[in-house]
Amino acid sequence: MSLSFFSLVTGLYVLHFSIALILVNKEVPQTRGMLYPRESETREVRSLDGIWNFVRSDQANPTQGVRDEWYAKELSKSRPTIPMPVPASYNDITTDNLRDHVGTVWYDRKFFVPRSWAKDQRIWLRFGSVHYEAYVWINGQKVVKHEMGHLPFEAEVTDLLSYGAENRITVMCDNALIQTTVPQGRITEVPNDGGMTIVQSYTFDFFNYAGIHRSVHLYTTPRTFIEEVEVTTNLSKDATIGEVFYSVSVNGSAANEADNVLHIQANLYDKEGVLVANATSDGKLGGKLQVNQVKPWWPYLMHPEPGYLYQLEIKLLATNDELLDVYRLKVGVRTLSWNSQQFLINGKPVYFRGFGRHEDADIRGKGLDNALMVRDFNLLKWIGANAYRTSHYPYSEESMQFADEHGIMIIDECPSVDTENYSQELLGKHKSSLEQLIHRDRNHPSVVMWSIANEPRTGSVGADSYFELVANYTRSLDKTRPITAAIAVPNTQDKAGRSLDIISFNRYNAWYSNAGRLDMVTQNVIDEAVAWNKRYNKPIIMSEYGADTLEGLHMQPAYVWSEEFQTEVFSRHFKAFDELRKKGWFIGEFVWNFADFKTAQSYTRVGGNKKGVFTRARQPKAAAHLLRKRYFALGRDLDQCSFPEDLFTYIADLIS
Ligand code: BDP
Repeated sequence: MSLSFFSLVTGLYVLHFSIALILVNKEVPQTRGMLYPRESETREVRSLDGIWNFVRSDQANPTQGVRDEWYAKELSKSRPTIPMPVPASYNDITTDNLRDHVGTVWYDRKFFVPRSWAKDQRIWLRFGSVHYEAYVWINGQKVVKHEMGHLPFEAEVTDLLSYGAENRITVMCDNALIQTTVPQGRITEVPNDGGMTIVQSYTFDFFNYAGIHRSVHLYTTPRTFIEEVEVTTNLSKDATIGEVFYSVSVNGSAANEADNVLHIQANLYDKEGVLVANATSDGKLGGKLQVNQVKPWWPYLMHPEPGYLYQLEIKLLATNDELLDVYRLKVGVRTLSWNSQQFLINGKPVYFRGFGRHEDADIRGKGLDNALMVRDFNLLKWIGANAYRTSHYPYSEESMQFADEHGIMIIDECPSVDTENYSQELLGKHKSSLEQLIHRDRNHPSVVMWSIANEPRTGSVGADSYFELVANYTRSLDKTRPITAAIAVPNTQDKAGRSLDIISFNRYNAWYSNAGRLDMVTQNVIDEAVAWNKRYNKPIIMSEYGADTLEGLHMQPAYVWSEEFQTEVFSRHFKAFDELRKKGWFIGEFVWNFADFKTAQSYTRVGGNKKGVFTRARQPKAAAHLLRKRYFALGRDLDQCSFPEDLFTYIADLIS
């Protein structure tokens, strides 16, 4: 085994305290491929989801499985295994304290590869995400190592598989967070009743769920195949003609043969399956499709037909027009633009009304759950939201596709949260997290902004150049979307805002400051937003506000933690937002949080963070009904949407 394959676990979890004053802009590795696995006439996809076997390492001995080569045979030959669902976080599945395990755990399962797959093609193994670091073997042979949760990774396994036979996949997952992981944490050794123990701590306010969080797939491609597709779109001034620019990269031997000039046949179909544009590329494998009478992609409630998607069919052809590969993806045609006052979609100013969220649920933790995802989108639409921020890490690819379909705008956040102790190593990983995120999500019309951090310590030494480098790097990867960060330091101390396009700020008036004082919300919100705008002359969003609320707790007059209090806190913010909207540069309001979610144990959290407008079981608290009225009222005021019939409950016939 090469040393680099085991960089983190071979030693102790080293504590880094470096505060670098000079940060250098070094290259970071670039992601290749990883198109979402889709079947086509040239590709097959097989899921490896299901019940896997699971072993936790001894906390004091996280590298034992590597030294003893547990991957060389079935895990059950080395240790007793327990069943573990994939995808899911492992933490809340058992009845013992697996929840708080720190360090490595192991998974394995067997699977069959059909004999038919042995023919002239390539096989890929793809993980939607494993948190935090993953090491993967097939039949005892190392395949891939990946650091960073919430992001996909893949590797070719063609030569490692047995065809027409049983195979074994083994995964080691390490949840340890240190000062140079993204996000950061600390590992300490502390005394307990049994001697000494390892403790994981972190400053961010959500539980560090771990495991194989999203689906595991095997998929096939032809030998020469479509590896990358990048799409950008444009609209004519009157929004009647759309342009879809596509650029394709090919991987495979035929791509390198001078006499075999590959080309692309690109076909664009509307929702009814009617071909609306087609084009044949030159040898550069890129081109443009023009769509007359285009139906642009609009956000929910901004247009009667939101989330309109075309299907782009990419066919890779050899010189003799032999079909080599086919890949299809959905495309929304829209433009984004921004200036010092506004953010516009298809030339129309946008006012964001939405949420900060979490991927979080009882039992499955951060594991992909289609039922939960569909319920959440139903609630988003019920409440009239048009946007959310993927606080505080990338969400599932399936949810991004869903947002495209439903016209929900996404502020797409990388996993950097509470960023501090700026170092060269951290900078490299932070940039890599954005590179992986942009590579994954760049073709989604729903993604309208990149968030490069949540509540970074932007007042501290080094923050200035660190965030300049991160923002410039992000811009170098995608110039079509603006960059923000959700900032919580006072604007007078902040050193990152100058590198952003849009300023987002988080503040908890009447909660963390002046707890209980409903008379100290409205003016403070107005003053702070004005100060941010004055300092940077950029559009401003309030990206978090809210109050912990225990469902069923009622107190009149309003008292902290009661449903009445959350309702009042929201209402005082609404007043501020309406004042701010008149100023022209205030472009959005995001409640914290969509739903209650689990956190690390602390005396400030009763079963987790309760700032949800919905409970963890996705039922509305009283404030949800108020918020719904506001979001629809904004929709009608700004974009002439109609009200749902049940928005107001009948009280009395006041006219007669
Ligand atoms: C903000 C954080 C968010 C927390 C929230 C809170 O951005 O992650 O959950 O505070 O304390 O500072 O509820």
